[in-house]
Amino acid sequence: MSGKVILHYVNGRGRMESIRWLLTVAEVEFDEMYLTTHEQLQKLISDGELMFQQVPMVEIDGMKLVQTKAILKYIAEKYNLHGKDLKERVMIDMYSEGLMDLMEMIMIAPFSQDPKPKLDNVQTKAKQRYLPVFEKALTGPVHLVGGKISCADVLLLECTLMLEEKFTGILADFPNIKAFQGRMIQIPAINRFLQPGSKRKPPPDENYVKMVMKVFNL
Ligand code: GSH
Repeated sequence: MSGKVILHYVNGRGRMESIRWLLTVAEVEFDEMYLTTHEQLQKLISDGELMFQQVPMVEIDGMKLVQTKAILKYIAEKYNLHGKDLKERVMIDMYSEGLMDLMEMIMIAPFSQDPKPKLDNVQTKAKQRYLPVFEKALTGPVHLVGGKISCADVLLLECTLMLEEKFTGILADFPNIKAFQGRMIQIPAINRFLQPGSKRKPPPDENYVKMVMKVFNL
């Protein structure tokens, strides 16, 4: 790898958090450049660093990558977390896209004027639409696809931890997912990431919401 991986985003979860998770599981060291003002974002844009004038942006292997899903796929491919063939990859991508849809609903809720109905909807959809898929997939297998850890497993762990933060006990009816979580958090890199002081970001609070509004001029 040429040079250190550098993440450009705000100091919070948002769309970058899944990238932090995947790099962590791949055991790739990374540094972070936090945007704290709108001017810093403008500077990246005027310097031509952001293809679509948006972050996340990740400096890796001499490239400046944007688009969260493309970045995740690059890391997953590079570190052997994206299946062994086309059929495994499409399964990993389907699971991953579903999880990202669900996490995006959680991610945007704090920016709503009235988050409560949004979160109620997330909880219902999580229980009725998303979690049953993963509960079924994990009936027997230890991992979602191909008998080994993939990007989809990492996103599932991230997503279920996010859900539990918001909705205590939400996994009570999903024993296979709960057991999966228990196994995943034993992985040393994940275990370290879950300890205080790691690069994992805390759940968004009022200050985070204000900072995001300022940086992105919302
Ligand atoms: N499809 C892009 C991705 O998944 O990376 C969306 C990126 C995106 O919406 N980024 C936000 C942003 O840069 C911050 S989370 N907003 C500024 C803008 O769109 O002008």
